Amino acid sequence: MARITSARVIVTCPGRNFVTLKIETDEGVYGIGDATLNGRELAVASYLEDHVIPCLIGRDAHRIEDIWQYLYKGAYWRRGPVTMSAIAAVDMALWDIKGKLAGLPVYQLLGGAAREGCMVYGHANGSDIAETIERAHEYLEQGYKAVRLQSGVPGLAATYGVSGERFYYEPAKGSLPDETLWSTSKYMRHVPELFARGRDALGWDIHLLHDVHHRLTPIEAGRLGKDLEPYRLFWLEDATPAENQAGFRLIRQHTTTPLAVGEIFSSVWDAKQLIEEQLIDYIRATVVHAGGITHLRRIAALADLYQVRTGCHGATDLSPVSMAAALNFGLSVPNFGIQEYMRHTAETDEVFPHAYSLSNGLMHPGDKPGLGVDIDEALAAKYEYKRAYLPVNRLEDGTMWSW
Ligand code: CS2
Ligand code: MG
Repeated sequence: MARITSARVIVTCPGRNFVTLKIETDEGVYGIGDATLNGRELAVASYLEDHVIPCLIGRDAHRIEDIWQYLYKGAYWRRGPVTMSAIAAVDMALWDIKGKLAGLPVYQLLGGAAREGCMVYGHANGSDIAETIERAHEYLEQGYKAVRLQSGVPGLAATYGVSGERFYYEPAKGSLPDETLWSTSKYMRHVPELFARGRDALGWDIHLLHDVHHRLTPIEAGRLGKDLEPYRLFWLEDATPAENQAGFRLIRQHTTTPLAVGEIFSSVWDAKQLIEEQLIDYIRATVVHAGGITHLRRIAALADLYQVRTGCHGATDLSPVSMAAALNFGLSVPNFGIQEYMRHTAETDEVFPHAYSLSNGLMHPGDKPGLGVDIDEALAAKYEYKRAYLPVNRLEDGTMWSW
């Protein structure tokens, strides 16, 4: 028995906000979990502090599944990003504790390594195609095997995924949401040229990915997928909003470009039809927003039945705690596809010392017991929370659209 004696939420902002749960036990061992929900961080912090932590004290930290079911079924109000991010943080922390007490890295508890390392993709972005391709070359030089291309769209002042910084991308800024304008027609004309020139410049030995970021209708997504077929993308991500899972049938009818979706999913129910009808090729659900390692394993197991592979979200707003948990999961899961790695800034990495490493385009969680990550609370305390919102997006006529 490893009795939970206390738990606390640590909110820190080393360049961007992160929410971390720390659970302590009477074995003198603690575990940590990521609870960061970009733009809604304090909602999860409160859910944990006001509603979850009181129910954890005195429980056996070893009983990961029972605690997961208790927090999921016991809330009555099931699912959703706030609830499932809070449950995820508890879950990650409990796996961390179990690994530390067993003296093993968590991937060993999940069945051991199923591969040498997790292939990751980086984010090449630029104000135009030439700059994007220049950034992509830098990833190739660092040994990446996969890179996402996102570039500015002629005629649009801003668009998703273009940060202006070389390796970092942080969309959550300002104390109120920035407003951006969108034009599907300008975008649809531009993207095929991005990949035609991308393939010319980068060749065929690198996987190329693209994130549409929920902005097309299904038929538009089918058109874009078809236009991109000559460039053999590894995946086209979030081609259309996925609340209507059946909408992906229309995309599938028009294109063989592989589809990825799910970074905003919070449970297997969000993906069940997409997976069972093989409407997607990669599931992007993540350890922090989809209920932790325990639930992500269930999603991956369902996906495996239908030859759908994992492609977990890994943007900078998922803390190094999530990255460590995702790599332990990714190293052991049979149907691993790829792991997003947007890398964190040096100040973030200092707050969250970790064992994971990148070499030649593959990442490994390291072999420290537990998740292989920690939080420097004294340093974390120096970075005050600063409210920040993700942007909102409108069509050029002012209609609200997906960002
Ligand atoms: C993006 C994210 O990484 C991705 O695929 O969709 O950058 C996303 O915009 C952010 O994580 C939102 O917080
Ligand atoms: Mg995305």
